[in-house]
Amino acid sequence: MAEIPLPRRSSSALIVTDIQYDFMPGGALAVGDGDAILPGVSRLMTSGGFPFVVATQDWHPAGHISFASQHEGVSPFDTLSIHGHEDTAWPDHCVQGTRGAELCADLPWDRACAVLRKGMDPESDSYSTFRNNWDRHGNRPPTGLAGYLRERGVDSVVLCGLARDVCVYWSAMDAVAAGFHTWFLWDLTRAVVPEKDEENRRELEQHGVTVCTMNDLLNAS
Ligand code: VGL
Ligand code: ZN
Repeated sequence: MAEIPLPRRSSSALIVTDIQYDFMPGGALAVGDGDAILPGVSRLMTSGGFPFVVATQDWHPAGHISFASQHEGVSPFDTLSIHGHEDTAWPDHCVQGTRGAELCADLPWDRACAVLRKGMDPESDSYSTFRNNWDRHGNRPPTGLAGYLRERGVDSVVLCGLARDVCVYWSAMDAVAAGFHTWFLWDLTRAVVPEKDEENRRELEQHGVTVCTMNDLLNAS
């Protein structure tokens, strides 16, 4: 197997994306097998050796623009255009203050130094933890996470969570663009549309993301 260069732990952050009840089995936007990643994510949070663990939380106001229910004649998972960009219409999910928006109690959240909430702008979505999706002015405003990490001396990020093809995917692309060495823990993610796994993986690698497994990480440390 090809040697995978691994992140220097002392300057790395583990980013745990959107581990919330609505993305778990039975949730409003359940990601197939989403709960299968919990033991591994928990292990990395507690004993992965990361000086920084950042959690993200999808946190939409009721009536959010990404909800199919807000668009006449649009069903969940249909494609639609939002501010001129093709996007997916989602079932209502992760509405602020609801049980579905809570972080799953199974994980050791006391290990997180920050919880970054995203998707709060009623008029635009935020898949990536680094930047919002396009707004009505054609901008993708940063969330501030890149600066937060840089000020703490972080140069590498390791990503896991949900969903592999949406929020983790966009976070990885933006992490590379922001200049971070970026690792994508494939086995600690699950996809909304697994049929696109190979295509997405290729795109990530083409953009400079290192795709690896939890064991690649643990075996090397
Ligand atoms: C997500 C769809 C809509 C995610 C969030 O966390 O991947 N996917 N909102
Ligand atoms: Zn969302």
